Amino acid sequence: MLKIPGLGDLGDWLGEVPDLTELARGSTVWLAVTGLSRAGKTVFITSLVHNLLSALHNPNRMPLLKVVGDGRLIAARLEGAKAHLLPRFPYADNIETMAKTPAGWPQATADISEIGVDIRFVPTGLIGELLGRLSGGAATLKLRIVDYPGEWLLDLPLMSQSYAEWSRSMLPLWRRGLRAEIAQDFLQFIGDHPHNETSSEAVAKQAHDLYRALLVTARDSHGLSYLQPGRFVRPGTLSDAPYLWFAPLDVAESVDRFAAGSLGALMEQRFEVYKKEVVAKFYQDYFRNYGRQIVLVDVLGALLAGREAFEDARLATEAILQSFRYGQHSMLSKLIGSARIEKVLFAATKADHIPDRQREHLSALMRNMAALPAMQARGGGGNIDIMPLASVASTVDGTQEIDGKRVDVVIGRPVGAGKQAKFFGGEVPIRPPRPDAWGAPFLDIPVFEPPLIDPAPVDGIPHINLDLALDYLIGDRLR
Ligand SMILES: Nc1nc2c(ncn2[C@@H]2O[C@H](COP(=O)(O)OP(=O)(O)O)[C@@H](O)[C@H]2O)c(=O)[nH]1
Ligand SMILES: [Mg+2]
Repeated sequence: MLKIPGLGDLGDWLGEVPDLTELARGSTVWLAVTGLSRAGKTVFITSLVHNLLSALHNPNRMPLLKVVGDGRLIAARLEGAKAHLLPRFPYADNIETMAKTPAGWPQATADISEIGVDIRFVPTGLIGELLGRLSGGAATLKLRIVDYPGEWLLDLPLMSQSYAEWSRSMLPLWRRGLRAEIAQDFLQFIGDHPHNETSSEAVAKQAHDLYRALLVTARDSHGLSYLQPGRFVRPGTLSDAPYLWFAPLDVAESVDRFAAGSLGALMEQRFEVYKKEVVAKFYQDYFRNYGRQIVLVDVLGALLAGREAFEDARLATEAILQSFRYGQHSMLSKLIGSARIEKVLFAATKADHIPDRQREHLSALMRNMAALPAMQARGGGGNIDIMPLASVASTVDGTQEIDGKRVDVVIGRPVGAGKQAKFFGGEVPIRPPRPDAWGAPFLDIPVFEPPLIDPAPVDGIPHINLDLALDYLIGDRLR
């Protein structure tokens, strides 16, 4: 039994004696950052790392991260890249881009990457006191941050669908409204190639190329995001292997088996390989290790993009939520076994685009966009949270007189503009707007230039709620 003068028998005190050597040597926590492309993952990780590295010099940047606010942080430093399996997240390049004149935003990245920060700190309470005597007062937490595309999570629903079912769920979407215009060529092509025609490699590849092209157009030119399969728009390191060359085909409700040697049978085979080799592998090899996750959602961007893009973002967010919803028999449990996500935070990003008083509207809107309230209720509320966030606050709050009334505005410099200006974006609704409410655009917001940033990790970067978010996600491991 460990005896420490003045403290008596520790076993009696603690019930279960923690492994002090382990605590002193360091433990690891994985934090995964995800969200659809342009949601703000790269900017989030860059600012998070920079602010952690700067926190010792400028604790006022991260006061709500308790280990900083309490003055218990001893050091934070970048971990070497030596043994990492994943490509390294380009933190240094990103900071350089944001700190130069004129300041720019980091380049888009399309794949999974990783970066580590070692955080040395004084633990709180009894354990802290013990360590104080055993190891000079410090513990180390190895924070491993992973950036992965949220598009990949859109594929979880595929796991419980057959190829025929998937085709039947996709094609009606592509025959409506804006999507029907984008899908014209593809729809015509598959109209000429029924599933029961004799299988042809060339036809399958052509259908795939047309389908992939329409997904990319839908994303890049129309702001749509509910796009399956996710790897067709975010392939990551997947090479263009033949098993990827599939696309949905018209399959009547009455058909559940395809004739041997038919185009349908070929597509079905490839769909099944994709599920096994790509979707299931991602959950089993990666996702299951990420105990803490933050899902970034550009709710404002979705509002700006108009009615169909907003509805699409809602569908995508619903699909993403499935990856965080356990049930005894859910597909997720089958894939990740007993692994559990301990905490997940849904953050509405770019909250610096709107004045302070509207930021809570942003979380309310996000809550009402997806089935978040039901999920929170089921999970007891303790392991899911929602908040507005700006990783890099590029504006400051102000007011302006409009028609004799004072309104809240944000002040910032639009990219490429010579000087700062005031912006009154409009009201953020707290519920998804009704179809007839989309007449005029909801918001009018430019892309702002990042603020002045010191590339050395000394001053940090202004933000909104970055410290609160991090404390929610990993604060328990820094006590
Ligand atoms: N004003 C502001 N803009 C942001 C913020 N985070 C991201 N952005 C903008 O959103 C763009 C996409 O962000 P990025 O992190 O590259 O998204 P990713 O595709 O999810 O990695 C950036 O180039 C910025 O213009 C933020 O906190 N404030
Ligand atoms: Mg990125």
